[in-house]
Amino acid sequence: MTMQKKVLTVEGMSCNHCATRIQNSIGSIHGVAKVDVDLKGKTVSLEYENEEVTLEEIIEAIDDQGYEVKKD
Ligand SMILES: [Cu+2]
Repeated sequence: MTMQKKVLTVEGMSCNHCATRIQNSIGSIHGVAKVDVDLKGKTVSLEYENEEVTLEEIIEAIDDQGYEVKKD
């Protein structure tokens, strides 16, 4: 198993409620080991098993919550 680390830039997160929402929705995905939301920096730091979940699935889950992931 390989643990992947990724930092995503996410637009639209404005308060702790947003942070909790993202934390809960992404954190409950099988294969996601760690989610860290930085409201000021507009980033979501992830650790996940790339054999269990793809980055696309995680991005989609953030998107489903109403936030926009900036592609780099
Ligand atoms: Cu909010």
